[in-house]
Amino acid sequence: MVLNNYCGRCLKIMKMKELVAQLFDIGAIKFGQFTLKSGIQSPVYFDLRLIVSYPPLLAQVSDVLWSAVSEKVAQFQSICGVPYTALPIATLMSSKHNLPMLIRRKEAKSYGTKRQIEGIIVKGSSCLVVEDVVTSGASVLETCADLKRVGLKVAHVVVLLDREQGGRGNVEREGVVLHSVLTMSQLMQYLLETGKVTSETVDMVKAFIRENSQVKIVEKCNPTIMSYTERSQLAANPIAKKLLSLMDSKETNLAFSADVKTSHELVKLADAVGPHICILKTHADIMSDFSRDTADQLKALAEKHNFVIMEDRKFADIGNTVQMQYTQEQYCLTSGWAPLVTCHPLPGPGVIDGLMSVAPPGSGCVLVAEMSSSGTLAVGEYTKGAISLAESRPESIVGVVCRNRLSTSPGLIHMTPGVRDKASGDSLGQQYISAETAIGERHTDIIIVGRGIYSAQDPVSTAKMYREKAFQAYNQRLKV
Ligand code: 5BU
Repeated sequence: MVLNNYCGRCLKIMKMKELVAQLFDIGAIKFGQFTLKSGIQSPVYFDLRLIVSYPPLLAQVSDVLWSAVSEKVAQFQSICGVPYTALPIATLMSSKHNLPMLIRRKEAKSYGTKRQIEGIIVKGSSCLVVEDVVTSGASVLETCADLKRVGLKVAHVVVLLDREQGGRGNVEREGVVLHSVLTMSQLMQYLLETGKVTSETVDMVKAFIRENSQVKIVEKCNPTIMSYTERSQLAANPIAKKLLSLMDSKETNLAFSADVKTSHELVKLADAVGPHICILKTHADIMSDFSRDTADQLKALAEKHNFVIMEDRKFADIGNTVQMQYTQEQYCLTSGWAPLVTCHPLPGPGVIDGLMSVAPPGSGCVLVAEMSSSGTLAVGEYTKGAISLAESRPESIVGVVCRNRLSTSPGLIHMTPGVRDKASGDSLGQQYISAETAIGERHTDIIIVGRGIYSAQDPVSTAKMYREKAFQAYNQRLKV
């Protein structure tokens, strides 16, 4: 029995040595000078992306990973590979052992359903995370956080190689057990024993590990799990700072789009709904009687109820023309009643320069990066261009109108129109999503609700309902 166990172990080591030698032979283990994701310089690098070109090797790697957690597998209802290298490995494990797979998107998708996790999510079920190499554990923890955010449990991660640089501790401190097939020391020993490297190389790698045994996780700024208050400190524009901090202090991420046709209605609604909103969005040009008096009354209400006014004018011309439009008397924008105005990125930076050259100090623009209407052309490269423009002008561009989180800049406020409960759209192409979808799933910051509130029987209690749903979705997001 003892002999059998011993032989079994010997066999396992021999197989592992063979696997390591094969990985070396295909160039998946390299020696030289490499900069790792954590920023440190390493004399050794593992590039397992190559194994997709060697199907038998890919299958072997998947098998050894599965064996490393074979005693635990009954606990898992799904498996997820850390993108991208571990994706094919997890696919093979999933397929061979009939364990449903989930795919985590690394980038936010700017079209379609915009799910961060693809596949069937059974809330409360356990997911096994698979990774090729762990250094600081940052990538593993990012995947775990995204899985947890959608309601899955993650208690185990299996990796092929633990580089012995602090990843185990970092991962286990977050309550996740790390199972590794190989450590860096074992791997170097196997390479030495199979004649792939010299003892000098082994010593050099050992010295490197000794000096870099605690690689810190480089904190990536993730605005979706930061509070509005934290983000307000990182915003470059005073209105963005004010808006983000009032959202937390007032506990609202609801913008009310008061698309009514008379000043009387607008002022009445703004006063009634004011205690529940962070932004009052107006369309001065749909009103029959907008005047200086309307502007003054709105300004007073913004102070009284502590909200910011955004005139949804959607400027879309060259700088010189938008300058003239902004300063035209009728809508009194130069008086500063609406510190935020919307504009299309279509003309390029000139539209921002034009507006900012005439807007009162402390104003800002909100760029339309995506639209809620069906068939919108604000997609793909156009949306990407809008985000680059917004990110390059943080002092002027406070936010974007969008349907998805598009940027990781903490100061850039993502505002989502086309939000309404119990409606899918209107007869003219408007498309609605719920407050929970916008804030909880698509990770935007503010919902913009128009008809959902002003057409309701009781606009105030309806606004309260939207406010609670959207703010709860935000709080939920922070709990990860
Ligand atoms: P609704 O009544 O909630 O459908 O009104 C939405 C408001 O948001 C309305 O004022 C639109 O002009 C505005 N809007 C939008 O619905 N979709 C967009 O893509 C943009 C603005 Br940009």
